[in-house]
Amino acid sequence: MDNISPPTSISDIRGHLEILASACNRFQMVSLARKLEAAQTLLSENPPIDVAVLGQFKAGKSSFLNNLIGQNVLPVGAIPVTTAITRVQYGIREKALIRHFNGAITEIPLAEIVQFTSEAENPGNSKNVAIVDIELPSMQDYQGLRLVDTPGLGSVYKYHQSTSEEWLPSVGTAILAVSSDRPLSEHDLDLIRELTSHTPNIILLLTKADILSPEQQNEVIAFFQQTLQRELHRILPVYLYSIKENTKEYKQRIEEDILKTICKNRDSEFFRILNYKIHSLSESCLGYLKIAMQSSLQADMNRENLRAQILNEKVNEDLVREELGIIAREHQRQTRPMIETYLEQFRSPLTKKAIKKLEMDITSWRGNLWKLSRKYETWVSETLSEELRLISKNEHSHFLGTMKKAHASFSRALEAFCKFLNDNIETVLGVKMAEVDWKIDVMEPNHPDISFTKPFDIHLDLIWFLIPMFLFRKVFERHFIANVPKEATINISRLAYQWEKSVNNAIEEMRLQAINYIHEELATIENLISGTKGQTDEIKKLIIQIEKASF
Ligand SMILES: Nc1nc2c(ncn2[C@@H]2O[C@H](COP(=O)(O)OP(=O)(O)O)[C@@H](O)[C@H]2O)c(=O)[nH]1
Ligand SMILES: [Mg+2]
Repeated sequence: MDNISPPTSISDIRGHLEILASACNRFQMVSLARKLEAAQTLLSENPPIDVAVLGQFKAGKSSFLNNLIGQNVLPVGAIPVTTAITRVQYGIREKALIRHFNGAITEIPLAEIVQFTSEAENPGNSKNVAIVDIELPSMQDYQGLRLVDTPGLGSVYKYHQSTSEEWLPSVGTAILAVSSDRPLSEHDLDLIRELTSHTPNIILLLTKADILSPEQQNEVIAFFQQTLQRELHRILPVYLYSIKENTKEYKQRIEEDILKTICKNRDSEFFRILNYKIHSLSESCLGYLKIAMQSSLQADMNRENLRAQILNEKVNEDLVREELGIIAREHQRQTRPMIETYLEQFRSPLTKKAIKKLEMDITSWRGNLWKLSRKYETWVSETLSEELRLISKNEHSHFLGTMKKAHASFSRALEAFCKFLNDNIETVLGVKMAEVDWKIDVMEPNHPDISFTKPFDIHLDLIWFLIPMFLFRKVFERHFIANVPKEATINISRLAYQWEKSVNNAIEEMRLQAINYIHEELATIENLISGTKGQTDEIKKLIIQIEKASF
């Protein structure tokens, strides 16, 4: 993480932060909220770089800062004395601002800050001080940075810790103070680990160097580096400090190496640090997104599995469709022969009745052959239509056999389908499906319109004027009468055809109902099983976006 590419443009950083913010928001990454907010605030406010002194209480942090500033503005003591984060920066006049947790800010004389920053005068931080800001003209050389004194981490006072940790994501350069008499604790190592996600600049400060001989100092430094290498696989720059001995030298080194370097390159340094924070945030965010993606993929895979188990070959829509098609065709094919067989019994009585009627009616017909022919045509049409209409009306229930059989077959097919589907759902999900109303409506077919016109085509039409009717009338009468059985057969066949059409339409109607039912049922189950799909794609997209912005 140390080798961060040079700062990109501000708009790139802003865009990157927006992507991160939407990812954190979308997946509720609460643990990254502070980091994200700190980066956003740094970007929007562009404040001085915070050079923070951290470390356990009594490590000598406040003493070091007072010494550096050349003024005893921060309380020092043998008991934990700093309760609030105190930032010291350049200002044209000396002043102190108390920032409370509720947002209120009060300006106080510098001499009074002890009332707010020391444990003795502000026990348990009862004054709810979040941050104390001090401005000093003597900080003129350090414009562009703020020296930050922090309440000791690992302090006996729990709130100390939380105040510092809340603030930690804002850190610019971190100076970790470790006292010569308590070299590098587990707390210090934890703090370094934590700081690693906030800043590329971590410096170790061995305070109270005066209590060690030069050899001991070297031993302690060597011990530091070994421990860091072993525990964190890195080494850190180490500086010595003492407010009692060699102070001038120590101070000078720190001023030259750390403080002045920051001030000289304030802007590029600021963006380098901000960039580092955003990279670190990206990595944490990517880590979470990858977990989210794994679980989403897992869920998708299980869903695929569930889908395959529930919607197996027994409830395959295409196969059921085919089966319903076969049922429909089988029955439709039988409709016509069935109706014709039934109507057969009416053929002979109908013929006899018609002939008898014709023999009576024909005697009253007058005119030439052409007129007789037309008359016969009309007679056949009217008489047979009337008779067949009667048969159709009285006997129609006998024409519906195939429709009833088809209905039973469709019902059985649907029943089997529902049973398979429900069994699958119960086996896989352990859920019993509610009984669904899958009944197919039987639509009684329309009665066909029976009016048969032009039943008879007499070929003698063209020579009618040549034939002397007084000689041949009887011949033609016999001819007409002889023709009646054929007419009766043709008309009965037409009736069968009409009914076949109606019945088969009804069967087709039922087939469509069944297909529709199955389609809707399967679509519903399918939606239920794969309802939450799509999250994986969304996560993948976010990961690509973040990676593209980061590297
Ligand atoms: N011998 C010695 N004692 C120091 C030095 N710096 C600080 N102390 C003492 O260490 C104690 C804690 O100092 P303080 O600055 O309040 O530590 P803080 O809690 O980390 O801010 C005080 O009693 C200081 O006098 C130093 O350089 N040498
Ligand atoms: Mg202190």
